[in-house]
Amino acid sequence: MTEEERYLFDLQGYLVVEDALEPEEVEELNRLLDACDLWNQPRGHDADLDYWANDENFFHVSPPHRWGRPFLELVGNPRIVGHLRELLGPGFRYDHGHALFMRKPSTALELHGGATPWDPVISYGVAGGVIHSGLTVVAYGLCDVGPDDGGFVAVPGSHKANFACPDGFLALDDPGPWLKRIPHRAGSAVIFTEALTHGTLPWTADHERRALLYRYTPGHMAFVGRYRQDGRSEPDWAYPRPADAPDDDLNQELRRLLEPPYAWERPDSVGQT
Ligand SMILES: O=C(O)CCC(=O)C(=O)O
Repeated sequence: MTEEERYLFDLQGYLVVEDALEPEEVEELNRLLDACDLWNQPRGHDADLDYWANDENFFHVSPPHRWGRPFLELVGNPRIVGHLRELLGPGFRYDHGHALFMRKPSTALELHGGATPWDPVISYGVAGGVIHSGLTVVAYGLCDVGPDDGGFVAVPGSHKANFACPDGFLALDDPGPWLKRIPHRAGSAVIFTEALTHGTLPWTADHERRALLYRYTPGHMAFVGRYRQDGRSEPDWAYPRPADAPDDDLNQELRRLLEPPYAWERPDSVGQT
């Protein structure tokens, strides 16, 4: 990260990285998503996609690593991994991801996240000049987002808030000046710590909103429940593992990013062969 990016991420809790994807990459990812026809796939227990719908015009669906090689390789996007290394530490790992789709008129997704109350997974701190971000999101915009289109919104600086976000703000019924809309061009990545209070405004543009949200943790930490043993474990396909990346030299870095969480003698995820 540049000095300017580090300053802005620490100050705001998010950063916009323009051109994180080339226009051809945006085009290809959109073409593959069109082919998946995700608005019309079966939903329910037997389906091999996991849907979460806010309303009929706004849903999340996972897991993107199964939708073709470009989605898998995006986990190790060379334009982004340097940022993640600095924010999460050298052993950072990919935890899970999903695609987000919205059409107008949609509802809002209420504000969530925030530094207070303290949550060790959804956390942000700086010690000795080193950033320690917990669960951190890279949200790739696959369409342009204008200033009045709706979509992602955040309370800048709330990743260091000492008081909980007031209940009256959460529902986004009356979006006040404390909220920051983040217009960006297709191909931009909005990197944010989940400790930032954030949510989604209703989508109002004529075109569909599409974003890919890839979530990372420090190497010792998992957010999703794939390691649980209480009978609620996710199906095998739900979360990626090193074996999902072809076992050749080119993919050693990707395989390290797909490692499960552990700490002892964990190798650096990027920057080595
Ligand atoms: O990009 C957005 O609209 C925010 C989505 C979000 O907060 C989430 O998926 O938890």
